[in-house]
Amino acid sequence: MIIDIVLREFIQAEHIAIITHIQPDGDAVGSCLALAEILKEIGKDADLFCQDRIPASLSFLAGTDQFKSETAGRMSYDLAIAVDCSDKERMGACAAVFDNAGNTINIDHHISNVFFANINLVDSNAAATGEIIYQLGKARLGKLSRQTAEALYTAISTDTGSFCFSSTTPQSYRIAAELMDCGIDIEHITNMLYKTNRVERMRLLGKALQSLELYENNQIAVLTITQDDLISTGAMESETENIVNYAKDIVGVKVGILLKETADGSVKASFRSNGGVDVGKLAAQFGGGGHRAASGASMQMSVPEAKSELLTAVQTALGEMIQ
Ligand SMILES: [Mn+2]
Repeated sequence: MIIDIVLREFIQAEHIAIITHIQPDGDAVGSCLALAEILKEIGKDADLFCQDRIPASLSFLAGTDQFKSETAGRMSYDLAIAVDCSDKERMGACAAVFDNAGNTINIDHHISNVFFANINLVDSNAAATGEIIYQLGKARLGKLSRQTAEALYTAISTDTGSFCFSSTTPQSYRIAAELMDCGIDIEHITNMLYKTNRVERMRLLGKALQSLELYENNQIAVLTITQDDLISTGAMESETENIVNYAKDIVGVKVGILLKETADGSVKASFRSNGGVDVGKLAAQFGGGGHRAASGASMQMSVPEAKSELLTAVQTALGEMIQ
């Protein structure tokens, strides 16, 4: 069993580095913290690495202050573990720590994973890397500590969109149930993760919703956020995240678009599809990227120009749809 092989490597290693991806999310951070706790219970201290800062929304988890950037910490480990990374590049500057290690393990759930380590524990059926870390902890320790369970619940809840995405499996729920058995406070975690909007963000959301425009018999919804909106509300750039979903979630809408004016007057566009239109292709037409259902592109033009070009492209895509 690959799990036994991985556990054996944990036990044999002396100095362990755990590394996750740039722009870390709940799965990245929660999985790393849980893995570090599991290793501690085995009697191993591990150093945590992430190139970028841990989002404030995750700071309620114990240990988030322990993450180092690549320049800090012991640079030579006998074991480096990449967590939630589909390839080495995802680690950014921290890939150097991985490259310098004597032995390497890759723990991930992305179907695109390229098996870049000596040992690759990759399960694309897992909805989150946290589910795989859970299996490791359970196999070795039986029951997990409350702190570990809290980190893993965060990992799984965030990567499944609160158990709503199609990636959610019966196993995701089973693991969540077992994590509840470890004494975690679901209401507290949910409040910390999802109910911490700053008033500035709510005012920005209000402005964005005011800007709503509908086209093509209400099949295309466009929201716009200008630089003025950001400045007058005091909201941060990062607080525009997820606003595009308000456009997508309108009944009858097939494509939701958010146009964000950047400081230099150009546009960052986000696209969401309810199926039918492949917004990954739409983004690619404008030099961007993403998936069928979610994508984005940077457009070197004004908001009105971007809107008119995008409307033409989406109208064409809607016309090509099998009705
Ligand atoms: Mn993940």
